[in-house]
Amino acid sequence: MLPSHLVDDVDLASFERDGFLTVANLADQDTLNTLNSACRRLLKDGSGLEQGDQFDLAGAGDGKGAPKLPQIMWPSRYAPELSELAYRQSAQALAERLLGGPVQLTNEHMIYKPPQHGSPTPWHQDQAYHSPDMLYNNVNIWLALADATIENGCMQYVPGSHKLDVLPHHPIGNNATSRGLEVDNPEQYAEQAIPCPVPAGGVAVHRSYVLHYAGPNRTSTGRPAYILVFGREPQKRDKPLRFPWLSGHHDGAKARS
Ligand SMILES: O=C(O)CCC(=O)C(=O)O
Repeated sequence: MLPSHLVDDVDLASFERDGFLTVANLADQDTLNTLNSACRRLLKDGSGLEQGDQFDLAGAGDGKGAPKLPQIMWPSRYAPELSELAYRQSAQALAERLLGGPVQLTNEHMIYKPPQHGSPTPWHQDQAYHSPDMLYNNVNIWLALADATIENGCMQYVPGSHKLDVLPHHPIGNNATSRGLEVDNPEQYAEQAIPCPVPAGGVAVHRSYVLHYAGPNRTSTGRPAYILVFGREPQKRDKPLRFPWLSGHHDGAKARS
């Protein structure tokens, strides 16, 4: 059950208007300890590298050099203790409150911005990774495993951008081997950005059509995050879109299924 004081009607209205929201204290210290130690272990052990579940989201996909934006898809495959966390129910309850009905978990991942050289996560919409045939009603619950600040790369959003449809994207750096996507002409969005710092244990939540970005990590400590995505049943579009950036894009859909 989600304590009702965490998201009141004013929050719901601002989520509808802006497409994002921050909520403090969704995870307690024990949960953060479990998630942080799993994140450190999976990165150190290279868990999921062989299976393609761990990769450098910002890198060229050639596996050379220290990763600048390591991502682990479905980390609970490699750290089963994550599936037992009561936090999952809190995050699901929050998603149900925000989307107004039952939701399914559709994705789980961890993203780590290493100290000093953690890359920016370029401007994008999560729906650019998904099927152009469907309309989605998804919400990302991005949990700060350490204080997330402007300096270490907290989430930033363009308010109201969830009302746009999916904009043209390209692989990061226009490199077809990159697993990450960037919206075309991103400069125009930076000036509208609202940075959303959150203390450890708090979440930044966004609708998956919202344009978002996270800056580089210029600090001396890492910026770990744990992301759960929940959705209601997607609907078939009357008129499918075309996502040319997914054809030939290295496993694009898998990068953020
Ligand atoms: O953690 C990050 O740097 C980016 C996360 C993100 O893009 C997302 O959760 O959709």
